[in-house]
This record gives sequence, C-alpha cells and structure tokens, in this order.
Amino acid sequence: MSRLVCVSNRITVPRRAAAPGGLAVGVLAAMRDTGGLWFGWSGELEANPPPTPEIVTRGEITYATISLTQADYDRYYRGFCNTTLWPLFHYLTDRFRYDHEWHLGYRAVNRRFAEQLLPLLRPDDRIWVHDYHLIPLARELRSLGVTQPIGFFLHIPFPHLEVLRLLPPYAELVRDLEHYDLVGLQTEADEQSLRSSAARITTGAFPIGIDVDAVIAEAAAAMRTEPVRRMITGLIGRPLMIGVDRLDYSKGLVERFSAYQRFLERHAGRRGRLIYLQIAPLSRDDIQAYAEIRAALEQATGRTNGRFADTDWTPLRYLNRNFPHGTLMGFLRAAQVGLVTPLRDGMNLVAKEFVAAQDPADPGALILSSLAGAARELDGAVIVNPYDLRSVSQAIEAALAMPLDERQARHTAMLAALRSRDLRAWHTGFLAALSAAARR
Ligand code: GDG
Repeated sequence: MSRLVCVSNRITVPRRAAAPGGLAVGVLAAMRDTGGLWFGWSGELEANPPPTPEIVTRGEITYATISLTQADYDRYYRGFCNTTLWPLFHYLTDRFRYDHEWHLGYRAVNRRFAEQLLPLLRPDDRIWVHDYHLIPLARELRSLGVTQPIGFFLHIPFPHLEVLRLLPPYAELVRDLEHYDLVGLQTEADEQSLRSSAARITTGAFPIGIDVDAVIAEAAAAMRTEPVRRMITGLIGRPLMIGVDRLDYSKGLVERFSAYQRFLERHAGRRGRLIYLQIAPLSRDDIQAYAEIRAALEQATGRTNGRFADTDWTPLRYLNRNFPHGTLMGFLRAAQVGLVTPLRDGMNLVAKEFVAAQDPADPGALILSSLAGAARELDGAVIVNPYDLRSVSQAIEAALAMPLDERQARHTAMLAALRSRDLRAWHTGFLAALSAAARR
C-alpha cells in the first residue's frame, strides 16, 4: 500500500509536551493505522532555521519537523492564521483583522513547507494536508512538480461566501483549494458553504469522531486514580457540571459564565447544591484577543463567586490548567451535566468524549450548542443557542432534573451515533475518497 504523508502546522512528537487539541489525536490515529511520515512545525523558533527538517522515527511513524523564525510566527501563525482566518472561518467577524504583510508571511511559510517536504516524498505517496494553516500547500507542491494525490481536511468551519468575502485575498484562497484532489469538511453545511464559493472542487463531509472504546476504558480506569478521587471528594456529594475547552473566544465561555450566573439568580433552590467546574487550558495566549478573553473570564468568575459563594460552597471552579487526557475523561464521567456551548465549532470532540465517558447505568446529560458541528450527530443532547442566556439557563435546570430513563435513552442513542462515525471511520473514509478522487 502507498505511504501516507500527513502535513499539519504543529507536530506532536511523542514525549514532547503535547498541546491539547483535537487535530493531533486524529492525525496520530490515522498514522498509527498505516504508518508513514508526519511533517510540520516543531513549535520551535530560531533566528536561522536549518534548511532541512529534523527527522525522528518512532515505531511505524517518521516525524519530520522544521522550525520557524519569529517573523514567520508573527505574520503567519499569530497574524494570518489566528487573527485573520480563525475568527473569519468561525463567523466571528468582529474579531477578524487583516494585514497584507500577514498574508505574505502565510504564503512564504507555505512555500517553505513545500520546499522542505519535497525531497522527502516518494512516487507512491498519498499526501493529507490538515487545516487552515496550510490551504496553499497543494498549489506550492504542484508548482514544484508533485503529482501524487493530495487531500485537504479542514478541522474548523468553512464560511459562506458572503462572510468569506471580507478577506481581501479570498479568491486566491479558493483557487488554492482547487489544487487538491479532495477537500474534506466536518459537515455537509460546511461543504455547502464551500460550494457557495467554489463549484469546481471535489468535496466531501467527513465528521471527525473519537475512539469510543478507548475513551470508555480511559474514563472507567481514571475513576480509581488519585486526581479524580480527590476531585470527587471535593464535591461533598453535590452534583457536578463540567466544561472542558481550550481558552478560546470561539468556545463561548464568557456567554456560558453569564448563563450560569443567570441560572443561579433564577434558581435559588440550586444554590449550594451544584458545582460547575470549568477547565480551560490557555492557548494562543500571546494574541491580544485571547488575553482579553482571559481577563473577562477571570472577572466573571470573581463576580459569580463573590456574589453567590458561601463559607462552604464555591459555585464556579475555574482552572487554566492542562490535565492528562485520561484524568479529563474521569472528570467527565463524574459529571451529571456536560456544558459544551461554543459560538461556532468545526466539530467539538469534548461533546463526543463526554457522551462516551458516561456510566451507561447512570449517564449525565449533555447540553450542546446548535452551532457546533457535533450537534448534527448528537441529537440526544439538550440543544441550545449559546447566545440565548435564558435558554442555556433553562437547559441547565432541565439537565439537572432529567429522569434516569430519559438520560439513558438519550445516552444510548448518542453512543450509537458515535460508534457509527468513529475516528477510524473518519480517516479510512477520507483516504478511500482521496484515492477514488485521484483515480478520476
Ligand atoms: C479543532 C476544532 C474539531 C482539552 N483540554 C485538554 C485536552 N483536551 C482535548 C479534549 C479534546 C481535544 O483536546 C479538543 O478538541 P475539540 O474538538 O473540542 O476542540 P479544538 O481544539 O478547537 O479542535 C474542533 C477538532 O479540531 C478536531 O477536528 O472538533 O471543532 O476547533 O480531545 O479532550 N487534552 C489534554 N489535556 C487538556 O488539558 N491531554
């Protein structure tokens, strides 16, 4: 079988501190199945990056990493990727900024990725490029003479043309996508949005899933570990409501904290009888919008706890910490309510992990934003509009009061949906479609 070459912005070489994020887990699962080469940025900044990648092999996977300069990082990563494309693609146009220099930096880094990947390629490779950082990569590779199949998967939403048009070089970006044999998106809605800009691209919806049995096993095993037991002891028998999100404005945390405050106002009987634990590891914290959101959340936490806490009760526990994945799955299993309310999300794997982590005999209820890709599969969740504080507050009450038989019925339906489109289905489905598209 031909070799799989995955390309993503950041690379997780095992035993290096891994940044939390759904993409790395998905790529790793695909690579573990077939072996192959994974190419991307090491996360290091250097004044004079070496002209060839650093190569490390672990088992069946070879990792090839390059470093970037500070100027690349500022223009390509902080600028164009995370201050231009990220907010625009999430329809958060207030946060969208554009600078021509950032765009040049984006193009230059994509060119360098292509030049450094080229000597590593073999004639029978299949190349799978991941996410918004690398949209121009196929065009660059093709211009260097690469003829192997190249597929692209976008982990975040794709905006409708009427939003995409805010981006000055939007037409160029759409033309970049035409150089791929296949462009994969999370949902059919994203696929339709892309089609509003580009009719000539071969597209498909490949919703990313999770390794259901692995999460079930992780969550069950974590219940016996010290960190999970300590957390449960600290609840003193109170029900737990949980959120786990990278600290990102797209995750709707400010709105969520406001909805919780409203809930405590309107449901005085629940005061002292519920603990909301929000885990939000810092991400991209050198970008101003992220620093702002962090400050807003600290203030909101202080307001809620200052107003409602009692000598023996803190309503909101807000942690900017990273936990091992297994520990997180144990926390999810211990919760009666999962709160996943992004303002927009490509998929949202935490919602899926919450479902899989539950004890089927007494499952918790999931509150899920209608604006997350996952809402299209998880219709057993309590679906909310994250901007509607009243409905989120009512959903919290409904989730807490939901009878066991209803929780079980919803959980069974959602678990079946997760199994029918799991992580393996995602990568095998994409790669099969890529081969078929390349043959045509
Ligand atoms: C992007 C898209 C799409 C979280 N905190 C920690 C930690 N996590 C893990 C979660 C989950 C993953 O990270 C987060 O995935 P999400 O899907 O929720 O969100 P993004 O990072 O924004 O991912 C998203 C995804 O790509 C995949 O295509 O679903 O829409 O935005 O697995 O459990 N993991 C560890 N420590 C943490 O503190 N180890």
